[in-house]
Amino acid sequence: TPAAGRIEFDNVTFGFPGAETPVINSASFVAEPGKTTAIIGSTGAGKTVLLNLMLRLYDPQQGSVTIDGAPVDKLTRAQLAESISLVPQRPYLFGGTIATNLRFGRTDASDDELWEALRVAQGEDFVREKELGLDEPVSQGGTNVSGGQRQRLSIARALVAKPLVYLFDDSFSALDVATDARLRAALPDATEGATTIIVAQRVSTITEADQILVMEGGEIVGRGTHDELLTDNEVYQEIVRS
Ligand code: DCP
Ligand code: MG
Repeated sequence: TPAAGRIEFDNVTFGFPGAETPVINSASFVAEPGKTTAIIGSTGAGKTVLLNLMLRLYDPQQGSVTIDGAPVDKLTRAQLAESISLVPQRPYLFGGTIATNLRFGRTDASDDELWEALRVAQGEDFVREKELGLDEPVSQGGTNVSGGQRQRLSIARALVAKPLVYLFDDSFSALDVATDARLRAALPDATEGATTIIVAQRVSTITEADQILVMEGGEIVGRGTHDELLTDNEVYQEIVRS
């Protein structure tokens, strides 16, 4: 079968060297192509570490992470980067221009593709306002760009790369609710067919997800749709109330 971007965690346990308790404890789930998997849970629950395990920033002590059946530890980080685009919790911009930053994952992208990605990422307006548009200089670390703009450029960069798998680590919580809603309305078309994994803080960001994983203390303590979890998961109910 052709590469599709199906991610499977099978009984994955990971702890940082020297730490007594694991940060991820016996995690099993499947994230399917064409579907959105959301991850929610309190700070320190292990959401970022879970995403980083897919990119092999760390390797688990137990269990396996596979993409389309292939163990990720048989792939190099460069190979993984071709299949998976991560929008990190703290996005990073390189010294260059807006265009060079957006083309980081795919250097042959046309200007039209960059504008389309910016439109979806809700970054089109602020780039159009720049005197040089796509050629506007960006300083190393993106210090001449606001935090929200950096976030949107980082989302647009992932869209330009057209990966099999998108990982959004808390990419929408810094956006105001209306912008978050517009972005999520545009996202399904832009990411069609891909595996989308969204770490979120706001429940409103993920109510439409095909599958929601609830994390607490490194464990997946609930899974289901929004309606299912509202009915039967106390941790999720608590998150909704807070
Ligand atoms: N941790 C660690 N060393 C690191 C990164 C994390 O010891 N280099 C610990 C801190 C937490 C746990 O791992 O106890 C999980 O960290 P995560 O970053 O995965 O937590 P979240 O992403 O869920 O939290 P947040 O919502 O604050 O981003
Ligand atoms: Mg995190």
